Amino acid sequence: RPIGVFDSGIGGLTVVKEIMEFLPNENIVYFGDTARVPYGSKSAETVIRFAFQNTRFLLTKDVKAIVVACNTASAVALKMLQESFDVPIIGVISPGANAAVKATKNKKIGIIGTEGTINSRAYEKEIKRLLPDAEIFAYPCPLFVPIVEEGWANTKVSYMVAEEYLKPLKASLIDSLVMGCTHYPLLTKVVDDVLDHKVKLINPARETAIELKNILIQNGIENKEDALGQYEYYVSDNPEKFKRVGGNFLEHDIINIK
Ligand code: DGN
Repeated sequence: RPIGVFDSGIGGLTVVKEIMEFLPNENIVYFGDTARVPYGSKSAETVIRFAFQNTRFLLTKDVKAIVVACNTASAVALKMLQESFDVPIIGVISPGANAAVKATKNKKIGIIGTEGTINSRAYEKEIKRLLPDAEIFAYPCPLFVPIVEEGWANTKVSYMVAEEYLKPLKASLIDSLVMGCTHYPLLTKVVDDVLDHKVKLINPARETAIELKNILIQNGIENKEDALGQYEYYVSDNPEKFKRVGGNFLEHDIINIK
């Protein structure tokens, strides 16, 4: 049985990429809600409704576990999903928060994400639960998503925008930063350069893939066969754009889009 992964659109492919690396023999069914993206600027109620629909869709594909790859959806909907369905469901927030807590020495932790993610304070709450005296510096960076989707991740534009957004973080003396949005791993070099290579950057996508591996093993549902994983992609709109832009996220061509 496959693993189900959903996201508001294309960005969740950064999570798929890490799952492919850490769990190369697992099959994946991906759903990208490209008709209704972005989630980052929508209300919590709306994102919760979409998250339930996406989960029900993946369950029709007989998935054995679900990864909510979208930071915004994880932030507002994960608990309700976990309470409502029987399969293991994991999100990206708790693995990302965990890694930040492990990485920090001075307990000053930065978080960047969409407005939805930052306003929900989900990362902040999880970090403070693990490390109550952590000092949190959280900022939304909404323009990062369209910049990455435009294919401008490593251009002057992204450096200019990052300089503006990260100004307060530079002054804060954080030693670790959660890249709390699916698209931000593509901006790793830009953010690292702008922060003068002084801050440890946490990629929740990577941490989530590691957590998924643990969950599959704990539940005894990992694929023990030695075959290469099969991948299937479903989108709610514009498969051509998904194929074109998604290739940058996955770093190889996407086939089998439905
Ligand atoms: N996938 C969203 C996230 O990780 O928060 C970013 C895209 C969006 O919906 N704005």
